Amino acid sequence: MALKTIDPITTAAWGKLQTHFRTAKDISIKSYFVKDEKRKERFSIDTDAVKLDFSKNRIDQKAFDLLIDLANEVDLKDGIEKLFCGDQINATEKRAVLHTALRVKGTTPILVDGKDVVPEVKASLKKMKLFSEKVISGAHKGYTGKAITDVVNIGIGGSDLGPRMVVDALKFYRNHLNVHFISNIDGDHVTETLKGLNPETTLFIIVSKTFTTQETLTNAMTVKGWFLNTASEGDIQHNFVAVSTNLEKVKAFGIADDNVFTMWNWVGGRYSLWSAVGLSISLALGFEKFEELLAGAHQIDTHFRTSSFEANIPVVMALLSIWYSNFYGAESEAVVPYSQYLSQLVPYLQQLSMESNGKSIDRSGNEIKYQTGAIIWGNTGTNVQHAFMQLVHQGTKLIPVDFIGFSKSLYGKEEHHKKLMANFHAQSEALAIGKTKEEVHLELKLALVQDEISTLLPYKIFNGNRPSNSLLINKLTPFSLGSLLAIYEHKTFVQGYIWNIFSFDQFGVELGKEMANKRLK
Ligand code: G6Q
Repeated sequence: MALKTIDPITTAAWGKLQTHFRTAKDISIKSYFVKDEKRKERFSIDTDAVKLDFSKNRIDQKAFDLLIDLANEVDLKDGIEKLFCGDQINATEKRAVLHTALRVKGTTPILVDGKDVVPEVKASLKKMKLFSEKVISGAHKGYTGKAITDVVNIGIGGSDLGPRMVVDALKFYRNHLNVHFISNIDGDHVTETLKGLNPETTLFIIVSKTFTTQETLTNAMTVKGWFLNTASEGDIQHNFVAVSTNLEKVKAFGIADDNVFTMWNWVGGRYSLWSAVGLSISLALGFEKFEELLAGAHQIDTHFRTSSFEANIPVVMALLSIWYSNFYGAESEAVVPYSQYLSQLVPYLQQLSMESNGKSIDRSGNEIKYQTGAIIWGNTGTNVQHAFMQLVHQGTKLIPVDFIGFSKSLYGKEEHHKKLMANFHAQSEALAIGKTKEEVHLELKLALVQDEISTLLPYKIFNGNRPSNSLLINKLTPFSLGSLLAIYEHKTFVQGYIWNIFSFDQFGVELGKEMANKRLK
């Protein structure tokens, strides 16, 4: 069944939120903490892998309760069940949306058009496992009988960003295989990547759900040409595999059926890293670690499906985002992970969130009169503190931030980690609390003469009251990363559901492609 089509701004909760916003909008986060010693505990949610502290937001209990009412009034519960049960909620493309089935435990059937998809998922995982083991152990040889040393993932968008980010984020856990990514239709980048590679010992994975994508096919043809400089057509079977739904086109490219890993049209590209699209992850880390990634995501699936909305991390994060977008008028959200391993997280989240929720027609086909799809941006801490955080602290725009931190480092460099985490905590505190005129005055009095004080004073004030979430994770592992990513996937779903849009199509990327093709004719 389709998702319900309730216009959120017609709900009673929306009206009450508007009224409440008018009286509460300028109340400071600082004063909330003064009034309520238990605020931090009250506004925190713990799952096994991730703890969300959302106490440093511009919300009081009433705003929070009304946001929960909004979720209830649009019947979010019904939407969540339809997501998990394989209903055709991607109505514009007539598809189910079942990335959650890719990481399901057990064999309870999940039906798409009356057919259980779980056995196919398990079979595909088994194929990935066997292939990964063979490549990692050296049993699978390149065309001249040498073991594989390098893997190149050729794909773009959803067939690139997720695997690229995970392979980079989890490089602490990787084996001897070097994994490279080619996505852009930029011949210079393709040439640079191939420069250091030996065709005999390189495995190419062509990842394209449709196998029609201009960038991927052009790059794949260039790579094939380079390969055939030294090898023959018959050698392709040793050094090329594909991940696709389009078997015919894969075959025409020269890849044998046995070397094709399946995808399904009920998995959207940007939600597909959990499928064979993640083959590069399973090769880089070993299949067991890939399974741990799936298990972490599955744990959040269960949390999301079964927890009450008040204690549900993706639901609460989505509601806060709606509060800032639709009531405060915030247009963007920053994501700042305090780990260099997560330097590719933001590009991945940008696609996940902006391609899903950058829509302006609602589920009834009407033009939308309220804000949807926040602009996602960010980079890693502490680097950003020496760059864009000035604007977040003292600029004219309200930018909610998600800070992501890890209690433990991976190599145990304690001195570094203590400093890294001190900055992680300090940033959210500084944004929330700020520094008053009186505090600045006192500080300057000790250091400067009177007339310098009055000149400098206004520039040194921090108004504070700038909201942020803190996501605290014990340690970066495949499991905890899987959990973190699933949180953002479900946050995106909840936002799109409440905004009454279709989050799983992406027609907005088509026009530019069409025009580029016309120019090439
Ligand atoms: C993601 C989008 C898009 C897609 C790419 C690649 O959700 O659908 O980013 O992943 O356009 O498509 P192919 O896998 O079909 O090459």
